[in-house]
Amino acid sequence: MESNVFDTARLPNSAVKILVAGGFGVGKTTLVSAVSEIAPLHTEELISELSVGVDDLSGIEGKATTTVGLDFGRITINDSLILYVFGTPGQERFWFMWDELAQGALGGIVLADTRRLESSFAAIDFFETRGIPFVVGVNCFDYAPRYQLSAIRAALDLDDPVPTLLCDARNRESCKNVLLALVDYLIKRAEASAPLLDARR
Ligand SMILES: Nc1nc2c(ncn2[C@@H]2O[C@H](COP(=O)(O)OP(=O)(O)OP(=O)(O)O)[C@@H](O)[C@H]2O)c(=O)[nH]1
Ligand SMILES: [Mg+2]
Repeated sequence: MESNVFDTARLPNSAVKILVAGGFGVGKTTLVSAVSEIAPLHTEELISELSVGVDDLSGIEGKATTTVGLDFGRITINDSLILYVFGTPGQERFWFMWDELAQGALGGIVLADTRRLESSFAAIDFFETRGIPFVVGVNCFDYAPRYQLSAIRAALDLDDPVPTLLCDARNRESCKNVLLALVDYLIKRAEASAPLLDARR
């Protein structure tokens, strides 16, 4: 990781809100739990019969609960940067909450599962439409097929600069790397737009 990741003086906030979105069961709640240094807040409920025929449980047959509100966790990156990490619900009938959860978010993570890549299209579209910069974390489930990142990027039709990383949502360091990639991306975008801001003064 480049050293400027830790040069956060150029970020406008010392406490930054990050939103984790993605399809049903891609591992959002798992990621927030893994990275959080405080006891994470979850709003899990048992998966109900409303899911039958609607939500694709293939590959995550052991999943018994689903997020019905939000996940919340916190991670301190350094003395001047704390990330507040919010996870969204993945089931389509709760997507109306995403707008509320996105209020004030400086950046996003789209979590994806290679077995159901299409389930993360809505999250990509959500961030693109709102102009919220995001990175993509490909959660490598144990028995999921492995692909080249370039193939995954093409399948997700990602714009060139959008960083994409493989990760394991259960592993703190792996999830932290995804967050650091996002911080780095936010800083680079801020630097790139600084000349424009100067010109407007
Ligand atoms: N093997 C493996 N299992 C995982 C991984 N990430 C999550 N899981 C499991 O997959 C299931 C889905 O994880 P969740 O974190 O609940 O997924 P989610 O995206 O929050 O789901 P919704 O909120 O319902 O959309 C859970 O049973 C996790 O234990 C992973 O990287 N590897
Ligand atoms: Mg969840």
